[in-house]
Amino acid sequence: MINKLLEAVKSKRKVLIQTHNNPDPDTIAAAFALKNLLNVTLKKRVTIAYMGIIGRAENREMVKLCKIDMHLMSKLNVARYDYLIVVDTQPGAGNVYDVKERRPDAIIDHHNIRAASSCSAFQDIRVHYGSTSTIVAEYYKTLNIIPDTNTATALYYGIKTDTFGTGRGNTQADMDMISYVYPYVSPGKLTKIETPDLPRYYFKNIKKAIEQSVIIDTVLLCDLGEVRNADLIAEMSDFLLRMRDIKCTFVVGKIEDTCFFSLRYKTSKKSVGHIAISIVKGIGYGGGHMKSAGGQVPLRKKTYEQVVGLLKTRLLMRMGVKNTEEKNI
Ligand SMILES: [Mn+2]
Repeated sequence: MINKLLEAVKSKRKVLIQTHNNPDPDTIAAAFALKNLLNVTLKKRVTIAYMGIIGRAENREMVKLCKIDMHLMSKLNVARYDYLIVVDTQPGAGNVYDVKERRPDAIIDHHNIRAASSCSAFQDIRVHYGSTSTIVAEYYKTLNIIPDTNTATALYYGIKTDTFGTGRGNTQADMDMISYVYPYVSPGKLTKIETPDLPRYYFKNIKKAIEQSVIIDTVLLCDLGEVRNADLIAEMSDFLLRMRDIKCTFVVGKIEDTCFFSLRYKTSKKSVGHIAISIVKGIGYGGGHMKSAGGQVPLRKKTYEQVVGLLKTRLLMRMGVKNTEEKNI
């Protein structure tokens, strides 16, 4: 696959790699490693672009310490790039900014294949892989290229957070590639990335999350209301999931005119990715993996409160919860 991509990029002047909105470590690492690979093999100058906010302190630390240069898509003149690669998402997925009248030339991803992706000339979509970073790490291995420290550290963290963390399970390929990059990782940088200083608003948000949580059966629901960035919603979902006797967390929040939600499940029994898709049917976008999912609903006809109510009802129905009595934590 990588040779086909290199062949396609060879004659191009300017390459743009686009991550998904509010980028997570997997999409950031995949974009960064691919950028460096195109630089090493073809001497290409590549730009990485994103939309939204890099919210999580861990992700900001990773961008800083691994020296990852990322630009806001809205500040770039996309027409000046003659090759567009999208990583860790696909057009129409709802979490990626679609450039008007511009289909990506290449898509590298590990989510379920979307119909619109067939319009792109190059597609490397491996739905059984735990992370997109695994795919890019394989490109290095295939070409016999040793990743530099920053690339290896980013790839390691990208693979880890999407697999061994709260993401989907991990396959043999994920384990092989995390082992492949491990000898070149900077342990010092990795420790700093995994335990960064956290801003005060993070702790304020924890306080709010605890106050707003209610338990129905084994599901914990939490409405954060207005939040600073989408990552905080996912962070609170992970945090609350550690509560004993809770099987599932559902955290919602509002950013500008959109209701975001995060859904987590302790085991892979329910495949929450599918649940996320079904609860937003007709009103928004959803997706994810076995234990972790999320989505968003644009607030057009319905108010935030109405959307939250609807999502909650649909979720409890999908989860088969009959006794809807609410308890405080
Ligand atoms: Mn991913």
